[in-house]
Amino acid sequence: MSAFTLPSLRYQLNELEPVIDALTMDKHYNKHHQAYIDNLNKALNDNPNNSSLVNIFKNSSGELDNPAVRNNGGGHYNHELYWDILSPISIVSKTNSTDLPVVQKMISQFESVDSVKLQFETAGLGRFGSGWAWVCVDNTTKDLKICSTPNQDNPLMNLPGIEQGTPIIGIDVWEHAYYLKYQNLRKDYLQAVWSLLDWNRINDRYVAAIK
Ligand code: MN3
Repeated sequence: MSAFTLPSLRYQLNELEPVIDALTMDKHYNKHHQAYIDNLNKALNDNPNNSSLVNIFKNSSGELDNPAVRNNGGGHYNHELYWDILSPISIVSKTNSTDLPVVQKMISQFESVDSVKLQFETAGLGRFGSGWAWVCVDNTTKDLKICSTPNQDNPLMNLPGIEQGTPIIGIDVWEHAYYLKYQNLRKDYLQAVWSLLDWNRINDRYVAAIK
C-alpha cells in the first residue's frame, strides 16, 4: 500500500477565524492529523495489505482488530472528512443551500435543518470524553441518522456498539479541536462550527451515499 499523506486544505489555516482560531488549526492539522497519518503508515507497514481504509473499516475481522490501525485509520479518515466539509464563512455565506437534495431530505425527515442541528449538538454534547458527532446516511433505508462515536471510531466501522452508516457530516469533539478558544464550552464550539459547514460538499457526499 502506498503511504497515506496529509491532504491539502482548500483554505488557509487562519481562514476559519473567528470560529476556529489559526493556532488550533495549526496544531490540529499539522500535528494531530499528521501524527495519525504517520502512525497509520507505520501500523500498515508492519502488516502490509492492499485494502482501502473504507474496506478496512467494513471488514470487522481484519486489520481493524489492530488498535493502531483502528485509532489512526479512523483518525486520518475522520479528519480528512472534517477539513473537507468546512469552509470559510466568507464562502459559506454565498451558498444558497435550500435547493440542495440533502437539505430537502433534512426538512422532509426532521422538519427543519435547525432540528438536525439541535439533535447533532445533543449527540456531540452527550459523547463523554473524546469522540465525534455524525450525520450519516443509513446504508439500507437511505434515511439520515444522527449519532456519535468514541475516540477515532466512525460509523463505517463494522464494530459492536457503532451505529452503522455513511458519514456526510462529522465534527471532532476532542478537546484539541476547541479548547484553546472555547475552553470547556463544547456546546459553544458545536454551535459555532455549524456555521462553517460547506453544504455543497455535504450534498455531494449525500448524493453519493444514496446511490
Ligand atoms: Mn482531532
